[in-house]
Amino acid sequence: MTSPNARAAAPATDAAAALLAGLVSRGVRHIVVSPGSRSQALALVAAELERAGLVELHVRIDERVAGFTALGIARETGMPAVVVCTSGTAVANLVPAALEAHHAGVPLLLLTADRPPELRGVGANQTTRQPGLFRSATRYEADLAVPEAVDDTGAGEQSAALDLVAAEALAASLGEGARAAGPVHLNVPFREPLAGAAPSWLAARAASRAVEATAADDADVSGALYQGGGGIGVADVAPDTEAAHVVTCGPRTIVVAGADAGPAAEQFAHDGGFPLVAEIVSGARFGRQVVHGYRALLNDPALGGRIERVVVFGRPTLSREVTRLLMRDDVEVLAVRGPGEPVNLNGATVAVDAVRSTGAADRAWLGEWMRASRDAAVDLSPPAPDADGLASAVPHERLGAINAEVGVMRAPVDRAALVDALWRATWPHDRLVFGSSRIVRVADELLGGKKVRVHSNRGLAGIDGTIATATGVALASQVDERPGVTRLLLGDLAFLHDMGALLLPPGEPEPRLQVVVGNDGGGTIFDGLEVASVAGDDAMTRVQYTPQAARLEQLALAFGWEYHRCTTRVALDQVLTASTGGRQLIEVPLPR
Ligand SMILES: Cc1ncc(C[n+]2csc(CCOP(=O)(O)OP(=O)(O)O)c2C)c(N)n1
Ligand SMILES: [Mg+2]
Repeated sequence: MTSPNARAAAPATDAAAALLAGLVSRGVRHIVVSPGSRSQALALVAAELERAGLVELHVRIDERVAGFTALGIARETGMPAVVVCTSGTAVANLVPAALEAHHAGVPLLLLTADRPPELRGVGANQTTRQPGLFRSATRYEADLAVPEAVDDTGAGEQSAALDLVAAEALAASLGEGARAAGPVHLNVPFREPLAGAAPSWLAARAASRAVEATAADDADVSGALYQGGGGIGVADVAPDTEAAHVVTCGPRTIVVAGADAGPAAEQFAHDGGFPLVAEIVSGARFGRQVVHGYRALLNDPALGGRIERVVVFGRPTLSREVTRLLMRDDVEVLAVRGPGEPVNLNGATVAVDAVRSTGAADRAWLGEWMRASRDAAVDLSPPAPDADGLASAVPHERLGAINAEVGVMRAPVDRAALVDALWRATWPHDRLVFGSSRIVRVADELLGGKKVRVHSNRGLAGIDGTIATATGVALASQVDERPGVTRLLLGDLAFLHDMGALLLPPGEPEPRLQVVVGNDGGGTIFDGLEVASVAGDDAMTRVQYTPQAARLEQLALAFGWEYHRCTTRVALDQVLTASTGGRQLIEVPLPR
């Protein structure tokens, strides 16, 4: 076989080519590579596929960052990204993203290079037991055979077998044969030579079914039948008349939309005339039936206390009030299956694939909620300037108005203003990502309805991988020159936890990303939990709040991010809406 760069063919590379071409030809568009020797065949084939314009390649030094970047890409697109890494501890760094993907129902394809089986457990360098490392989280896993054949034509048995593996792996990651999408682990052992020339058939093979795969992505989003999980990927509503559970209007019902519920929850609430309690991370907080200040209303015996039935979409995690409601055994709970772990907090929740409402809506019930909701809504916007006062010819009136205006401009940003500024700056073509911290709960408590795409890792609500996830969301949302900015709002500890994700090698695709850090010097979420009343002040600070005094500006500069420190609402609004299109770190100091 001749090759353009005169390198000899190698079984490792031909196998890597068959596997990756099999995935790309079926619609995989993103590959995230971390460097290593054992994985070089996969990495080099990925680079070749990028050169041919068939994939977007992302390189990340840290495998944990790579894993979460892939998770973000998959959250945004609904298609898995491939992660390639070398053997040893590299593989273990993928565990956090794999667990989050498992619990949230996000597809992920982990390709981990390994030594051949005879070198495992005999003291060989960088070799551990990789097969099974993700077992509790995977939809499918395989320890592949060591490639032994060179395949000049691409028609060999080895290539055919790997194409089949690719098909099975992709289908499994998308949830075929399982309840939901999730991680797939292919452990890929390689023998030396670890790489050779890319086979001549690679690009053509990878491009072969691409058109067919794209057509399948265009899911039908019409119809009056709803399934959960529209928050991940593109498909909002999956019409399937057979699977629908019919909900007869009558019993006093509310709809609860948790993480990744998606627009289907709103549509169902709208059609059935049900009040909609939609978490800020649900992607369903919009429309006329959104209940403002839902925590207090759920606690109100006259409203929450009279609920007879709850229809749940997605996975609610942000409030105790909803958790308590879902634990009640005097309330009928229907959980619409979504990508994430099914909810069954009262032990008697009925899981359904889809729901449809029938009968006349209970307008009186809805009216009660909507009136209470209107009273509970908070207006967070800064007061409008006093135009008359400013234009007044009477000096003391004018001065008063000017002073008031200066006061507004100088007012420090608090958490409420911060979440309001973010929510207002975000439009449908933008993306909003929330980290796990106190701030997402403030946002959940205070913000009104708006139809924007929201992401957050609520599968396990970790404070790890947040920046990487948002980077993946940004990169995937801006393909094909699509407009929009991704904004991530997170706490300082979550930010520092994922600092490694700030590192982007030169020449990498640049995310349009604003990372907004609410910096209160440590983990203040604990100040509002029971632990604060149990712990002494010193211990509370030392082991729960865990103070930090890192200089965020210097981190930003070290990693090539534009840096802004915003202490006033005016300054914050300005920075948020004047995105320069690259990577910006926006620090907002907050009191503990
Ligand atoms: C990987 C991981 N480690 C620890 C935790 C526990 N935890 C939850 S919130 C939190 C502190 C978050 O602090 P910060 O990001 O500053 O947000 P804040 O609450 O201060 O707004 C910690 C340590 C977690 N969720 N995930
Ligand atoms: Mg904090």
